[in-house]
Amino acid sequence: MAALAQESIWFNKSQCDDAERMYFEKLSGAKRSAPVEDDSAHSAADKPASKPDKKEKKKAGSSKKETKPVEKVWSNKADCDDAETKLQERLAQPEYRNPANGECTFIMLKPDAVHRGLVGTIISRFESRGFKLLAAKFMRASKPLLETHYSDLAKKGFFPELIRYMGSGPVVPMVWQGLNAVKQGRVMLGATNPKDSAPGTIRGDFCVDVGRNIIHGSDSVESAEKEIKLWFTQQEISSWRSSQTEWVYEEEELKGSLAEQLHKTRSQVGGPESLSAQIARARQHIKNSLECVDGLVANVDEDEMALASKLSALELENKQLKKVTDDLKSLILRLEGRVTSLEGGKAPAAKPAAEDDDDDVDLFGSDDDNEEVDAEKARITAERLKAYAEKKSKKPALIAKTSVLFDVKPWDDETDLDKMLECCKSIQMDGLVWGASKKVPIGYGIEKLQVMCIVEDEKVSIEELGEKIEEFEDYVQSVDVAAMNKI
Ligand code: D4T
Repeated sequence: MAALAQESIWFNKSQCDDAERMYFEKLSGAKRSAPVEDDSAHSAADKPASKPDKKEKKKAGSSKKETKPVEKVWSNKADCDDAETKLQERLAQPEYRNPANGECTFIMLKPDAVHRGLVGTIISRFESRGFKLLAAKFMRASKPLLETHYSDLAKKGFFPELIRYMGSGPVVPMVWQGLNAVKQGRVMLGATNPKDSAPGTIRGDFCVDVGRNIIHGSDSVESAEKEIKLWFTQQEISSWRSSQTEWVYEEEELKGSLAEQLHKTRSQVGGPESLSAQIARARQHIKNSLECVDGLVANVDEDEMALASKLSALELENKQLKKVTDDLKSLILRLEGRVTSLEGGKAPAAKPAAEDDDDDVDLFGSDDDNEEVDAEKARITAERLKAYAEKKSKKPALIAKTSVLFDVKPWDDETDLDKMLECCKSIQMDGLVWGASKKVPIGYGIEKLQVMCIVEDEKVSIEELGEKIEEFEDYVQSVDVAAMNKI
């Protein structure tokens, strides 16, 4: 009997070794040793002691068979141990794990499950399925805790009875971990109403009434996270590695793990598509900004040229006026001298001979004809002087002014720029004249407003004007002076 048992173990072990060899090769990269003729590497301990190996018997009886290579499972135990060590080392590397295997769900056995002695049976179902228990406790849930847990059902008619029933006895909240634990957990539970639950599900097998449906399970990964945090502290949750892991999961995939990391990285940068979309948007933004700057430069150039020509015209006018004034001044001086000499019969003492431009003209002649001519000349000059003074008094005094170009930025693309312009122009001040305006795109479909105005330096402060515009907070996000020219 013992011999028979041993024989059956031997054949099973051979199959098992074969499977194990393939499995270890796949995971650890361990290489099978080259086929050898000598089969003695099989440990004696691996062979049945009471029954000789049939193959060996045949081998001993036939020299032909001796040359046939015998494929070995492991050349020796050291190789096997080595492969096992390599496998464990690789499994210990965190990136070798499949993150999907780490999903957690919140499962709670309701008071009816406890009363009906189903706690062990239900836990056993999760264990048998291959899920790993990270946390569990046996407790009486408080009303506030239950109300928080079922807060999304607060408006349901059955809510008060649900809270009463859930608090009527002990519950067993738990955290289970494994591949798709949330979804699989719900599948194992069955439909909320046991009459719709399929046989084989926990509800389908152990209950009949929706108000006594014995078990709760998170309905999404997000709910699971929330519920785990509500029912457990971090310290109450144990992290451990089950010795069954390799037997529950085909392998803890390196590829899957890398793909997951790549996916995470992509989602962090917004994915490859949104990354290129971001680049395109950035390019468009830069293009818009450059166009805007070009526009400003063109504006500034035009303004500057107009200003320069205006300045040179003013300069010329100023020179001409100065000449006229100088001429008049010297004429007045001469006339003054003449009047004085006529009144007192003396030539003006202050006038140096060298300064007299009319030395060779006999202004003081006693001739009557000359006197008449002089009087006529004086009258004409006085008339001209009067006319010039009148003309000059009509000319406005030169006032220092500045032309300002404001950049008025809105909050977003929905801001009404026309209204914003209306607000700006509603600011009326002595010495302020509003000018042209235009909308300039600044990117992402947003436009800013550029508005010109001319201010008298003495009367209007540009800074204060900017602040006044910024007071229209409903429309204006910020105001900048884009260009400023003295007129
Ligand atoms: P729980 O949350 O307990 O796992 O149940 P479900 O997620 O499957 O379903 P649910 O939230 O809609 O219901 C919560 C809880 O209320 C009980 N209930 C439900 C009830 O007593 N009467 C009802 O009509 C419904 C729909 C059962 C479960």
